[in-house]
Amino acid sequence: MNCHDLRLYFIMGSTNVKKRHPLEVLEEALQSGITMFQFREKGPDAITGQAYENFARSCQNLCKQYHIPFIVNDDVELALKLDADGIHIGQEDFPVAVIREKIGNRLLGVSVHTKDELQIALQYEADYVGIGPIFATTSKRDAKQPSGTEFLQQACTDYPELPIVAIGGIDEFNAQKVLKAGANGIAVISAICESVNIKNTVKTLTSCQSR
Ligand code: TZP
Ligand code: MG
Repeated sequence: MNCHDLRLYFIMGSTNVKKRHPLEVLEEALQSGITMFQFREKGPDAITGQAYENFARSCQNLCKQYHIPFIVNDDVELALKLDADGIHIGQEDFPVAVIREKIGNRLLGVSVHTKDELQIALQYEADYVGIGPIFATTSKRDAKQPSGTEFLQQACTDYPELPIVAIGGIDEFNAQKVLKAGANGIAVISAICESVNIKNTVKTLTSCQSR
């Protein structure tokens, strides 16, 4: 994959957006310069069935218009049905081997928290890994304790060729810190979903300097 696509990775589901229509938020984020998008429809109030599929397709169509990779969280069947650009899985969605076989050469992103998890992800040719939560987050109900930047920095040093995206509690004020630790990019939900000015937020987040 092109590691520059990880620069500002926007993740969204309908439940992450309170005051506006999620498709409007996605389009504004795309216009403003996000570099990758993950469809993550989760939680007790998540939409299901045909409405879920239709919403995913609408997000995918917007991403296509702006030539931005469209990644599906967890749901391999949906990713295949929509011919998504890739899938992102967590440790609870394993085994990676099975998922890799199902998705062929589509992009595979894996969330990792330890050296062992990182090595398994690499064994099955993860195209990128997500590391976090770096800081406290309220967007993921079962999020682990914030890890800070130590493991991130170690992973970036040990695997300089591996595309790595940092996630969890990242905003306009701390983005620089995770990029300095070596990440290729940052993944955010609330920084964009709850922004009062998406254009400015995206501009600030993409203008932070990496290592
Ligand atoms: N995985 C680890 S933290 C997290 C996910 C999906 C949530 C990130 O959301 P936010 O609002 O950017 O902290
Ligand atoms: Mg998952």
